Amino acid sequence: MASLAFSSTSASPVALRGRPNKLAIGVSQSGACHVSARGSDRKARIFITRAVAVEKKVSRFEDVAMAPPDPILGVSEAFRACTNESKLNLGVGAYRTEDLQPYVLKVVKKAETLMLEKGENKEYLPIEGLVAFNKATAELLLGADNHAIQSQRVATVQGLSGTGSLRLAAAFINRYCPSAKVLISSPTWGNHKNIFNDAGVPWSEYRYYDPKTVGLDFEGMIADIKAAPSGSFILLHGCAHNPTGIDPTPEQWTKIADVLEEKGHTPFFDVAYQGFASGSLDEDAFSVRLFVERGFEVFVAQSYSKNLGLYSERIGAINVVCSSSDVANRVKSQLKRLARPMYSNPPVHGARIVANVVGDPNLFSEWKTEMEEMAGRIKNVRKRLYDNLSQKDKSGKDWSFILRQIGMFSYTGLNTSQSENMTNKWHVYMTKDGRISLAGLSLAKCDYLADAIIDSYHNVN
Ligand code: KET
Repeated sequence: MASLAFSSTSASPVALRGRPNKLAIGVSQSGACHVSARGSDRKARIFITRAVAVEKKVSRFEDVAMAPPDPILGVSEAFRACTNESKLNLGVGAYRTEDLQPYVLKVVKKAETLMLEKGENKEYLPIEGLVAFNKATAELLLGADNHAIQSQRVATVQGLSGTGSLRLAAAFINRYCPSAKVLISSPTWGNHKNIFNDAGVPWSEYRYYDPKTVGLDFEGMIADIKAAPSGSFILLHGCAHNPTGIDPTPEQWTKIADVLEEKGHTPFFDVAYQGFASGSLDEDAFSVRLFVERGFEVFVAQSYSKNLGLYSERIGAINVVCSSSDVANRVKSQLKRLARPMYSNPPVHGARIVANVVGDPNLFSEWKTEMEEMAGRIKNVRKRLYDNLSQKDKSGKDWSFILRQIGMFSYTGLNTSQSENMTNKWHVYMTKDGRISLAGLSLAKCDYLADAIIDSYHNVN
């Protein structure tokens, strides 16, 4: 409830004679409080000098604490507020051109022109999303001739990009496998833990990154997956592991599949970078296709934020590869049932773009070329940064891990205070886990970045 209280410093209290039926209260620019009252038979105009009107509001949300800034998206907010000319945003994984400008793919513009020409309507989509998109996205992931698709064993539902698709799958796990646990890699994309926490799905971590080798702790990973309760969901990054940029080799993927099979675990893939790791859509789908071929039931969340640059269109999908078409039908019906009260049905624009690009052989091949260009630019930047670091750093430190990492990011190994030094002293905005987005770096800025990294690494504990 809101109430208005007056305190006056003037000696004489103001008495209103008569009963005004209207009372207007205002505060002038000078701070004087001005009360005017109008009665039906008389007018009173009262000025209370040097009076202060204090609005006392007692909110029912008084106990709501300020949320901390998001560890990734909060970095972009801080970057926007920085006025230093040298500033660099290497926080969020978003592709920039060599001029460090956001990039709309040419193929996306062409698809949008086609859509405009067709004059499509804005009717609601079905709960499951755009049918042409769902077909295209499953085929892109698994290959159009995949047996699981042919035998209609894949339940595909359009999601609100990668995040929304993961969240929908998490809600499904919570409802239909309530005692199951999800195992996530240590480290992983920062939002995974939030997603499972909010969906009420218990999770724990498996070892993944080995700081000593700056590589994969494969033994640790296998041991932890083996030790998990049978029937757990194992969250795996399909390619270009975020944040480490370290992926298992094909032989290691086979070994991981062996252990999952032995333990009756279900693989749950997060595929946010298909095409962005190697530049090839098929190569980057290797891990998912391997598990499907081996007969697993598999969850796969897909995103088109990065590979088609559709970040704000929120377009992605959740695919559940099931052991029969009958199960797939039922799983899909339940995913729709979960989606309906959450967001009813998904947005159409991004879905049409993907369906048009993947469904048109010319646009599809143009997309592949553009993706190779984007992946290629990141590889060039990676190489230049490595060269600059190796030339400038006279300590003999081996920086070659940067070249071995894959995808948009480099996991520099800088700790929290070193990462903070990068931002506070050098205006290089990055996440505090030492991850830098090479997609936000230009060749021209590598030299500056190398100086910042060397200073932070050697001069800050
Ligand atoms: N999975 C992974 C591994 C991932 O890196 C992201 C986004 C997503 C899913 C979700 O993307 P979406 O836009 O919902 O399709 N990662 C970048 C952006 C973010 O944090 O939201 C990032 O790590 O910078």
